Amino acid sequence: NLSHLSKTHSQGDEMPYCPKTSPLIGGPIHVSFPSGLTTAQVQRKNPLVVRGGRYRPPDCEARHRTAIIIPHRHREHHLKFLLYYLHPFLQRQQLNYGIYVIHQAGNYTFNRAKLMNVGFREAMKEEDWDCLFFHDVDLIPEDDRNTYVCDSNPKHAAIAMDKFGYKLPYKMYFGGVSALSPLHYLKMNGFPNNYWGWGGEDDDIGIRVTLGGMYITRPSVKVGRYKMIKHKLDKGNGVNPKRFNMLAKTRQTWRSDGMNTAEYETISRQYLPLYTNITVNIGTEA
Ligand code: UD2
Ligand code: MN
Repeated sequence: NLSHLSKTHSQGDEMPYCPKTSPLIGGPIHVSFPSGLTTAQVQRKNPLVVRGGRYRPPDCEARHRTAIIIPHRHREHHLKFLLYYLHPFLQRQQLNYGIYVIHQAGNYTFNRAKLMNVGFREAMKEEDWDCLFFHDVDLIPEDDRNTYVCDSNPKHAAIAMDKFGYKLPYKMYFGGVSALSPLHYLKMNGFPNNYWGWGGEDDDIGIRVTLGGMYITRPSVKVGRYKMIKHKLDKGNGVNPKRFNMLAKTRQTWRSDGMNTAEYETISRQYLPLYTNITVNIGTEA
């Protein structure tokens, strides 16, 4: 019985698994930001993407199911460019994927890490994703070989960014783009909920990887390259002055603050042509 080798397509014909390495993957990507780009153009360029920003390869069964989780508020301009590059990039990798934008409602201080917890729970409700990419809205991957699949340990994908001179800024750095399987995520009790404002939460997440008994993997600096769309610190995301004190206590707090305590109220779920938008009330600082 070879039934495990291929799965039945909806039309009833058998589809083989996609090759282990996609033949569509190239190397470096030239990233620029065309000024007149519209969302309608991005849609036209991605005719195989279906409602909610979902895709599966048309002629083979994907080996990987990846959800992209993007924390978001008032960065529509960046989101448009990210979608412009990310959809074709993921399609060239022959993934079964979905893009989730987690939009923080209201004007209260932003909380990137808590939005990721929301994204994890809401994405896993819909589909048995085997990998989640937690992705800043303003980071564009610059090499096709940076595959959006999970490793056996949590993976930090954004190792080399233009803003840091294409070098890892420090060894424990875990910001920008990271990839965890559902098992990894639960082992570290997800991300912290209490980092309001800019900074610290990425380091807390990095520490959780170790506390959860895992370690950080990375692609090579040649492949894990990203361009960050230039921006200033947002209104409503001031530097978090408590971040150093909080970071010193992660070892005491990670089990009691994380995925197991993430409370929020979903305001709306919209299945848009290029992504699923989840608008959420995550409350305010205690
Ligand atoms: C760095 C890290 C980022 C995070 C942050 C501290 C890099 C490339 N990234 O980003 O992962 O740890 O420091 O919190 O070094 N956002 C909105 N609206 C807002 C504010 C933030 O959508 O009003 C989202 C958006 O996805 C953005 C992300 O949060 O990319 C991180 O915020 P940032 O880009 O302002 O911070 P940055 O570039 O210093
Ligand atoms: Mn940024």
